[in-house]
Amino acid sequence: MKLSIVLSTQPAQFQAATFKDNLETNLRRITALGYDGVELAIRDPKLVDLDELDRLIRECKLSVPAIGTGQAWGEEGLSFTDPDPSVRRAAIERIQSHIPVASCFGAVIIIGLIRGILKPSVEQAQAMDWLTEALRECCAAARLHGIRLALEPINRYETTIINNAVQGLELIEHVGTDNFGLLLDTFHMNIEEPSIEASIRQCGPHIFHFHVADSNRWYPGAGHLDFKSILKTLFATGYSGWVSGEFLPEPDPRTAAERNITELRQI
Ligand code: LER
Ligand code: MN
Repeated sequence: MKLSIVLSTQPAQFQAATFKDNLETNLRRITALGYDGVELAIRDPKLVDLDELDRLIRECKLSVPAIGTGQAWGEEGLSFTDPDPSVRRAAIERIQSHIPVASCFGAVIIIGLIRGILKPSVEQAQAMDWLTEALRECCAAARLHGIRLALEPINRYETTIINNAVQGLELIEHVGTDNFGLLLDTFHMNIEEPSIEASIRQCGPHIFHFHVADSNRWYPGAGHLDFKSILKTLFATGYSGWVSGEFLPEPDPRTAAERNITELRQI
């Protein structure tokens, strides 16, 4: 099992990035804890010196399985479904600007909250059309570099657009390109899916990336999810990707990251 953990390359409001900022120190910590990779949450690739980042990642002998992009929404309000066309355009361009970073590391680009939240003046059907068009455009650009995009179903308390696996699979049908798939997150699944295992089986080969956090969004083992059963089901689908820790830095980042790896390695 290839294990990674989320690190935000800059300070961020998002609470479940276990590590934030202090790039070099945190990358060294992640390696020392025994992780094989780091999932980088990058608000804007312009803020990152890619050569320096690549050098550090190599020095730390880490892989980068995925790039998180949600802070462009969280900190700047960029969204694929905003009624303002200039905001939608900026969101599409922002995702496309992640392609060189993703290419450097062979990473999946995550589509999280940059899909947006339905604004009062926008009909759901209109939002889905904008979302589909934006994803087709981004996937076409990513395909030229062999890069895949993974949309994450996110629970109803965080967004009104794509909350569960069935909606994610419908969107895959509409977008209609094989470099578009899903990122499943056990925290969101615990809220939205009737059965986490059944939904994993249903998504099968469309699962491009996987986030783990327990029912309380602490590290696996701190809540009531059955990770033995969940991971057994995930790998039984033929999944050969990463299991990426995205949980609250509680009781502190180091302890959370350590307990996650201990729990998952024993499985
Ligand atoms: C991001 O991966 C995530 O899980 C969301 O909760 C972001 O708000
Ligand atoms: Mn997640």
